[in-house]
Amino acid sequence: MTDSNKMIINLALFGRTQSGKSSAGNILLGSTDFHSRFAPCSVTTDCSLGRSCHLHSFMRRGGQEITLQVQVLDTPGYPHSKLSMSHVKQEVKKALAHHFEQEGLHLALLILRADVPFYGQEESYPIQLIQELLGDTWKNYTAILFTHAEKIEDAGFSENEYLHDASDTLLTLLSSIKQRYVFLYKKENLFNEQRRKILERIVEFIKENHYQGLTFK
Ligand SMILES: Nc1nc2c(ncn2[C@@H]2O[C@H](COP(=O)(O)OP(=O)(O)OP(=O)(O)O)[C@@H](O)[C@H]2O)c(=O)[nH]1
Ligand SMILES: [Mg+2]
Repeated sequence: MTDSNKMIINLALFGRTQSGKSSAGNILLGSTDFHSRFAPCSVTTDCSLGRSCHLHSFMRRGGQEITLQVQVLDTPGYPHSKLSMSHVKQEVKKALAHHFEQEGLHLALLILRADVPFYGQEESYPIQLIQELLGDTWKNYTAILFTHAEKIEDAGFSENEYLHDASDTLLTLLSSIKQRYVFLYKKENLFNEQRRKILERIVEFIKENHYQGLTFK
């Protein structure tokens, strides 16, 4: 992942249709690479990789200033309104192997809408996909990114209060992935500040795995 002062992190987005995957990907990249819009059906139909520009002096490591570059794989919703689940699974599997062959995947981001209660069969499909594609160690390589977090704020909750009231299903999942989560607030004026905060947290998660990526055969 690194030469002496450059670090590339490889992320993949997983989640249900319209959970905010492409939009979150754009925020992580600082771009509009991924097509994101409201729809009563699935918008994204193919996997695509986006690369951010170089973020100079993003952090310090071993006394050196590190330049960060983020690579994000956007994926179709799972389940999908037009494609079968086996088709989506094969496409994502191929894309992971193709794009992250050398350095591996550093983190799978499960995108969940903070304003949609998390329980039941439908919610579990993207987790099953992550498990099937990442294998036994998936829990070490998965974090949750909550979109629509501004609704929590609008309702007068803090993040901790929100998590305190969360379903047992969500709390169990969070505990199994060692409380790796981050909230994304859609606020234009906070774009850069928020992007930096989210990336810093993501780098912390990746550090827990000693910056090692998960490779695919
Ligand atoms: N208010 C709010 N809207 C959001 C947020 N994230 C995404 N959206 C909106 O939700 C809609 C769907 O977002 P997308 O990023 O296209 O979602 P997606 O998961 O890629 O959707 P598919 O490709 O159809 O699976 C868009 O209108 C986004 O602007 C958020 O955090 N807050
Ligand atoms: Mg999309």
